[in-house]
Amino acid sequence: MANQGESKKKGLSMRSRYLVVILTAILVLIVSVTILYLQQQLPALTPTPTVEINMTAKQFRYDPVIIRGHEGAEATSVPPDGQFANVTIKVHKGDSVIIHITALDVTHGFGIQEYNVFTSIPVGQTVTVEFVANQAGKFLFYCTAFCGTGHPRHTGILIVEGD
Ligand SMILES: [Cu+2]
Repeated sequence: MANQGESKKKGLSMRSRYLVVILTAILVLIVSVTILYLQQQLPALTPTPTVEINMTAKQFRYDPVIIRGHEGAEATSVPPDGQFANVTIKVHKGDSVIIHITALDVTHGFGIQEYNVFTSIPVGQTVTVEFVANQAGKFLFYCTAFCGTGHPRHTGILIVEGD
């Protein structure tokens, strides 16, 4: 009788050991499948690179400062020489571009024809424009609100690098 009870106990513990092995195997399988699935989904989960810029607008220039970006994203401005755009913004193709524009002196605007971005910025206010730089090349951006005699040269260049 005692022997039978012992073997029953032994049988049970063997069974539970077997159960643990099976459950562990199932768990490992689930984890592996999940990892494989996530690896496949990874490109979709990777966030789009973002370039975020604070930019002031005043007669007759833009002054951008990159506040979030990556190596290769650049914003440069020089005093306007009366003929050429004073500012260049450089991003990579595919970048998500966010520009917060503040009009300091009078109402200004901001437009990029090829990206269908057009906005006006009332004096003292900040307006945010967002677009995905999905076309490579050099694009003129310009003031869309008549802001004074120098308005025609209130422009800049957006450079989108890539193919
Ligand atoms: Cu302007």
